Amino acid sequence: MPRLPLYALVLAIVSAPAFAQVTVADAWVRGTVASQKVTGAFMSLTSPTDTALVSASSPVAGIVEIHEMAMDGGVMKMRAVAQLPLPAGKAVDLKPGGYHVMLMDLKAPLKEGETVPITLTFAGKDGRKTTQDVKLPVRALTAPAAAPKH
Ligand SMILES: [Cu+2]
Repeated sequence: MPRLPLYALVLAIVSAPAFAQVTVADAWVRGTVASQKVTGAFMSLTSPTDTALVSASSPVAGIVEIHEMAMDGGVMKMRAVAQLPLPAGKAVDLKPGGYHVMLMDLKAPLKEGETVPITLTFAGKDGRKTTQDVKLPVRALTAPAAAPKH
């Protein structure tokens, strides 16, 4: 690890340093109805270096986990994963039916037009953690699972 001046190190802890910034694209949260306590957040993550998404948090949810959907005995199930690896330069999609950030114990319904702040925590190969704040628009419950790609 290169030696950094102290001020740079402090900056790195407070806000993710520009050189390690993960690109977050196509981020959105699925809207909910009144009685619904869980929903998913989706996005495409591209890291310039080998890193991993290790946790997330949001003021709108009591519990936030990183989930994956996987076949288990012929049934599609989702489960929490300890981390989602982000290989350098490769876009990793969190999308319906795959990886997603699970927002649980929602404090209020999420309506289309609202914005949900989420703090993502990444861990590099050296174990050093950085956080990144993202704001995700809420899309209606009926919104198509994924926007068509050109
Ligand atoms: Cu889930």
